[in-house]
Amino acid sequence: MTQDELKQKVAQAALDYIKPDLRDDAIIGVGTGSTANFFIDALGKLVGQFKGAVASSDATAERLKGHGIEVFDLNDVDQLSVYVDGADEANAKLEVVKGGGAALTREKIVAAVAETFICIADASKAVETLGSFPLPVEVIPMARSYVAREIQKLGGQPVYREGVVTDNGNVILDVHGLSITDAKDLEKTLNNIVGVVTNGLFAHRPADVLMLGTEEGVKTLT
Ligand code: ABF
Repeated sequence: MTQDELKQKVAQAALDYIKPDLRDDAIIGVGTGSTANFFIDALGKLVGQFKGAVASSDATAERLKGHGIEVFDLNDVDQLSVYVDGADEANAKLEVVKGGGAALTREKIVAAVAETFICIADASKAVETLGSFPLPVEVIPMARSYVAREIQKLGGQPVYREGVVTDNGNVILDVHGLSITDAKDLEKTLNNIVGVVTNGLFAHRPADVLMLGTEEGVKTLT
């Protein structure tokens, strides 16, 4: 199976997982990236069976609307029962690294609100130790050099993602060279650097369900 076929399978599995909970008033949190896009395309076939979605990025909002799915502002939504999104890396504790698509801040906000975060990925994203994928950090533009220096003190090598501006008007530093053994601690430490908006570690609020597309079928971890 190609990587895209694995992503499509896992996206369909996530939809099957949440289908029993879809109701007329259900609003679903939807993530960003190629795996999330497969989920959106599958969700598009169920228009009319749920109320709408909250999007974690402008690109996702556009894709949802293209399927006729109503997109709600998170501030107008009291409750999100489920959020479905991809990841760049995931470990056995269901801690994940996100932000390769530069949407990490809105993704973290939607994850914080959702009762259940279902993370979907092809099996190549499963790792023993997080950190091989450079950790994205969203930064206020004027703080970029300062934050980079502070991250170097922590042992990481930050690389400015040139030409990328987030949906929030900020920039991204991708931190190389980390072997993340205590994800919760690093998530907090990075958040405490002045000028950091968000970092891509989802450890304090990990996934609740991790669905991995493998050659042998979809593996679900909780
Ligand atoms: C989002 O999309 C991100 O948090 C993550 O960076 C990326 C994963 O992309 P893909 O599904 O294309 O591998 O979920």
